[in-house]
Amino acid sequence: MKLTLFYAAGASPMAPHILLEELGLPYHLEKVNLDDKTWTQGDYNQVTPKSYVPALKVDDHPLLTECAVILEFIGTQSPLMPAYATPAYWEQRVWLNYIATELHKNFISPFRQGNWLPNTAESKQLVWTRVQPRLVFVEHQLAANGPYLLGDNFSVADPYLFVITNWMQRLDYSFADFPQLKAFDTRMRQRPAVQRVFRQEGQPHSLVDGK
Ligand SMILES: N[C@@H](CCC(=O)N[C@@H](CS)C(=O)NCC(=O)O)C(=O)O
Repeated sequence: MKLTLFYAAGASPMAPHILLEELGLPYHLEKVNLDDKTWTQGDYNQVTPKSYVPALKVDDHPLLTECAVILEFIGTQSPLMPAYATPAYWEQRVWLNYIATELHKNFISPFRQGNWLPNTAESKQLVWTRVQPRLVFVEHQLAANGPYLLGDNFSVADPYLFVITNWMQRLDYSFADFPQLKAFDTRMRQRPAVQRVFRQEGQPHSLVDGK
């Protein structure tokens, strides 16, 4: 099966990118410039009118979009995925949806143009007001049931949470009230697959695109 992941460095596609590396699946990367919506073959809007990343091309399937769905799809190519409709499957599904809707989207400031993360004090504060209570929930869950989201073992949802803790680091949000999240972030950074992804992606797109 041929997998092509459309990504921008340091953005949410880092989650499926990490998962592909973790699972050792063969894949091909295509970088998208989110400022002018281009890639090596031209207009990215021709790939997906949604105009965002990640997107995953799988042989002759319809293009897969939505980070949580892409993660679940990649998971199904491995033994990491809990069997369908088991309690662990639903637990993972809840995490994927929570991270997508409560964390990922709330991290994207309505003030921001160009890199979709906050870059002014006002914008940063607004994002924090929305994200912080949702992170408190994650913090409590990790304390009760960690060190990973589903317990002892790395799961399909963990790389998605790592995208969020990585953004916290990059934007200098404090981990002072989030020791579990800090430990999670550190643990993830120690994984060889995560280190390979950082090396492959390089500087976050928000720091280099459009310059
Ligand atoms: N609903 C999508 C949102 C994806 C998303 O917001 N991607 C950002 C990068 S983290 C992006 O490509 N933004 C560019 C844009 O919206 O034009 C998902 O869950 O995957």
